[in-house]
Amino acid sequence: MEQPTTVTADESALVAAFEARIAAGESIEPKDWMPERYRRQLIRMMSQHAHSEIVGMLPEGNWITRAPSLRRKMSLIAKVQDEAGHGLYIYCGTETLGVDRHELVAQLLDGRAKYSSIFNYPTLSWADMGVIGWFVDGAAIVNQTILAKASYGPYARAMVRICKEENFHKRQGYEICATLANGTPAQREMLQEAVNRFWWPSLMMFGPSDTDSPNSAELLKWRVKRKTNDELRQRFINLTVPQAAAIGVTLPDPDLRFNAETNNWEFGEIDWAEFFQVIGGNGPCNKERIAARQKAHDDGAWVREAATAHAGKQRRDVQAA
Ligand code: BYC
Repeated sequence: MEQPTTVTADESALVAAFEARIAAGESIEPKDWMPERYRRQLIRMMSQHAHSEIVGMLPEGNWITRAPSLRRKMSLIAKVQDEAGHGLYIYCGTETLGVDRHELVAQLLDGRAKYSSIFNYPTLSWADMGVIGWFVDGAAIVNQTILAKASYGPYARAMVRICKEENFHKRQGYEICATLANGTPAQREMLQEAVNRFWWPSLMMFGPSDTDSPNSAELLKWRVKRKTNDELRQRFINLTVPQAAAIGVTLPDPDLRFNAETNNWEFGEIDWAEFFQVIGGNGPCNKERIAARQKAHDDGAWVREAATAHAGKQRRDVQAA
């Protein structure tokens, strides 16, 4: 984590005015004054979110050619295409903070920037496509519905649109799961096995527990985050347990029990050692994912060169006219 920037005496009045605007529920826009640390935190979080969307295309893209029907293939293609759109949309939002997209991509490829841990797990069966839509997009909705109220205007507005599409993704995933749950014993077994593999990694998507989350305090203070990692994780669990029961699927946690006093589903211990391994670059598919992104980047070099040459020509034509 970067160290907080020192605020000089001259800046303290600006910071106070900035924080008063946030406290009043105002939206911070690109041309507004903001503390350098706020800008850097947003660039970190938004760019990692954009990277997650782009890397998140890979595990599902892997199943497009193997979707079991034309209808399933069409909706999976549409979902993966939406994810590309979300990534580009959030990269554009990040650029409003004055950072160059090439720099962001370089940070992803050389390992300086993270992307969501969940995409470092392999997709081994068709049921994974259902479970990813149900759990992963479900978790994303819980997280992003709150981010739609974030203090930075371009990010909050991006989340409003993205959440609408995530809802479609979640429904298509849950529908795949419900269909498999009503299918043959082999289909039910395939579904349960996918649920068993994805449940715990999906809970890890919300980040480390609050006591271990170095960025939370600052992000909450500036209302980028409006709820803590643990609050959102609990909300996701509370929503998902009844959905699992509705289709007769068991969540792989013997400690899951409803607490009628708190109205929460209590759950077992998350394997944080596994989480830190995965975000440290040592998950099951980290190297494969980055290699795929590096290859796409290298294969796209000619497009970037052509676009740069075309922009240069247009500039010269305008100057000559
Ligand atoms: N995976 O202080 P903390 C999607 C890192 S895309 C990897 O709590 P923060 C979808 C964290 O970055 C889903 N790294 O951090 C796409 C930090 O490291 P650095 C992506 C994680 O920022 C396609 C360190 O751990 N969603 O839904 O306060 C198909 C300490 O954590 C993770 C977003 O990105 C993780 N799970 O809170 C389907 C949403 N968790 O940067 C679906 C926007 C933590 O200091 N982001 N880390 O080196 C957020 O809401 C927050 O950034 C997080 C983390 C809750 C993820």
